[in-house]
Amino acid sequence: MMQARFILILVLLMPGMALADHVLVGHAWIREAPPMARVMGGYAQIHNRSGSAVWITNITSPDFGEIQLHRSFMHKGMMRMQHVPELKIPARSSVTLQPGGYHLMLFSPKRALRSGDRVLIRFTLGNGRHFVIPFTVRKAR
Ligand SMILES: [Cu+2]
Repeated sequence: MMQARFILILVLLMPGMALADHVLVGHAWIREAPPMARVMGGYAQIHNRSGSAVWITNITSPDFGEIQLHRSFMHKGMMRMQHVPELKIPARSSVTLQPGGYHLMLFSPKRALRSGDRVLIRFTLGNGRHFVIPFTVRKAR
């Protein structure tokens, strides 16, 4: 009886607890920029393997003054970009941050970043959970 109650409590706790663990980030990289650049672009694939949507609501790094999520789009033949305050990752889907689409705008680098360097970027979700992903600096292909 004690054991059955213990298992029931675990099952009730699991959906919320598992949420952050079900967000996976792969192919995380930052485009190498000239040494004096005040802004850099970051890219990754973000997978949500859970059964409910998640929102990325805040992004920070000790190596940058500020990080914003942006979306690039064509407007009257010109490439423009727009700040996206929150990024939704639908249930069991992924969103790709890539040149020409969604991307991270990394403002005010606090150190010189060259190809091969690693940067830790912290993502906060709408439920208050957060996780830290290592990004590798490299040249654009
Ligand atoms: Cu941008």
